[in-house]
Formats: sequence, C-alpha cells, structure tokens
Amino acid sequence: MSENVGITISNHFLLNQQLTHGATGSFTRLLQAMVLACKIIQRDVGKAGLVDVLGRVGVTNVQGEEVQKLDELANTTVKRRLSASGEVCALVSEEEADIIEIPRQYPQGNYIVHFDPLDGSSNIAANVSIGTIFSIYRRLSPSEGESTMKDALQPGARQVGAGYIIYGSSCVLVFSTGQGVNGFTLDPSIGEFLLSHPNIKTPAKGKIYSVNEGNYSFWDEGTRGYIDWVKHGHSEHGINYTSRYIGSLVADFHRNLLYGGIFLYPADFKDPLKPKGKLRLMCEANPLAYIIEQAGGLATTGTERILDVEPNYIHQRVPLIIGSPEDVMIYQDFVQGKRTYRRA
Ligand code: AHM
Ligand code: MG
Repeated sequence: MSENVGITISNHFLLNQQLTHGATGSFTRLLQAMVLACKIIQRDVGKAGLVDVLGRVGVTNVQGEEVQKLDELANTTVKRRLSASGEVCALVSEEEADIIEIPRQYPQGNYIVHFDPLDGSSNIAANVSIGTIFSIYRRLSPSEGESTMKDALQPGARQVGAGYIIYGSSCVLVFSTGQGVNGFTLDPSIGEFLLSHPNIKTPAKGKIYSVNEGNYSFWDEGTRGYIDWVKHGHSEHGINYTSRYIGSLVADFHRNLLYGGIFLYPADFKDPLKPKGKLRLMCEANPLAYIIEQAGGLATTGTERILDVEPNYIHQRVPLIIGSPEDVMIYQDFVQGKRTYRRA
C-alpha cells in the first residue's frame, strides 16, 4: 500500500501540482471547486428522505426524462462552484440543452467541464447509490474571447482530467489526471476526502457482467451472441460469470473497476431504422473511458475506442462497453464477427 494512504485530497492535489513543472495552480483550484460541490451534493443526497427534496417536480430535462429535485440541486451546485472557481470558460451539463456560459462577475478560465450532476437519479427514491461524473478539457484557443462549440466538442482523448463521486454506503471520489487513478473516501467526521484507493488497477479479466438484459431482443446479433456465450458457452469450460446490474452507471462502473468484469450498454434497435445507445458520450462515456484506460482497462463502442469518437453535438449518445481488457476484447470479437456462439 502506498505510504500516502490517508492523506487529504487537498494535500494530494498540492503534491501533484509541485510535481508538474510550471503548474500555476489553476487546475488544482478547479478540482477543489469540484470536490466542494460534491461534498454539498453528498450532504443534500444524505438528507433526501428528511427534507422535501425527494420526488418529482413534473418537468422533463433536455433528454426527455423526468427531472427530480435533487438533480436540480446538484446541477445548480456544480454550476455555482465551478463558475466561482474562476477557472472555467464554459460548462456543459446533462441537464441543460446548451453550453452554459460563465456569469460575467467571474473571471473566465481556460477549462471546460462536462458533467452529469446526478447520474442514476431514477434510483433516488429506492435509496440506491447515485453519483456525479465530470470530464475536463482545456479550451483550444486560450484567451480568444468566448469559448465556442469547438472547445466543447473535443474527443475524449483530449481530456486533461475526469472523475466521479459515488454517493453510496460511503462517499467515494475517484479521479485521474492522466497519471493513474486514485480513490478518496469522505470522512464525514472531519469533512475531508482521504486517499483510500491509491493507484487503482482493474483486473485483466473479471467474472462480472453488467447489462440490462431486458433489451436482449433489441440488440445486434454479435451482442446477443456474446451474452449467450457469457451465460452458457463460457460455463462449459468450468468458469462461471456472475451477473450484477444496479442501473446506476457510477455504481455499476465502480464495482467492476475494483472487482473486474464488463459493463455493457450497447445500442438497441427498438427503432430498427435508428439503432442508438442510451448513455451520453461527453458526460458519461468519455470520463469513465478515460478512467478505465488509466486503470489498465478498455472502453469501446464495439467497433471504435470511446476516446477516439468524434463528437458532433454535446448530448450525443453512444454504445458503451467498458471494463477489464480481456473481457472487452472478447466482446469486440463477437461484435466484429470474429467469434460466434449458438446455444446447442
Ligand atoms: P441518468 O440517470 O443520468 O439518466 O443516467 C442513465 C442511467 C445510468 O446511470 C444507467 O447506467 C442507465 O441509465 C440504466 O439504464 P436502464 O434503466 O435502461 O438499464
Ligand atoms: Mg447520467
């Protein structure tokens, strides 16, 4: 175990800043604002059943889904804290249709952050783990006036940092700035995130597969073949996969990151003319793809590395298959027709 286990997240940021030649502290201030936002959201999530924040408000967000009060609180909190950091020039939220401009009273920084303020929010009423996901880019042309759609639509490979917070049995923040992945757990008694999971590496192969099998009949043949093989073919060799699916992306991802395995949200053909994924490229797939690659795993659409997908619009959806490298490679073989399986 790293001797740094137990250090505070602020200390960790400062140590990293000192190691980065020429660092100005801007990025550290941005991360600290994100951490503060998440502590506030954690407090609100923890009180969900006590105050009148639980339940629907009867409006829909830009994705056509019902927005819940906690989504709005989380969205406002992230927006306010990041804007006030003075380090961002624009924000993009899963909850808002357009790029969010930074109010004039704050300095304009050089970073753009995409975020999903409260992922898995349909689970709130059942007290299931939910999370916040964020993805950080440097603007393409510093100090050239207002940031543009071009700044907001960079491929995931250009991220300079990404992370998520899981509001679960404990509150854990996992992030990477391109030098491995670290996890911090909130100690509520002192209000600090402490390094609890240094240098996370995902197992090369896992036993867990996580997918909403209710969509089975709407998948492409390769995906159906892969899941059939996972359930029936693989066990013929004496090794069994086990199924785990929470329906809360951060929670499903976090478990598989630590234990090994594969998470799939493939495109479905409910509309045969328009196959599409459900998860969003910019605020869900890219940040988790960045983290899994930093942890030794892979993330693909089935045919393309997630981090190489060229974004066309900020709320673009994409198939996401992510996890242990050997498991993801086997899935790709099925989707690309190099492997097939039919149950006898
Ligand atoms: P959202 O709560 O931001 O809308 O996120 C979408 C959620 C993910 O957390 C989760 O992986 C997925 O939707 C589950 O979808 P389904 O219910 O179709 O299995
Ligand atoms: Mg989401």
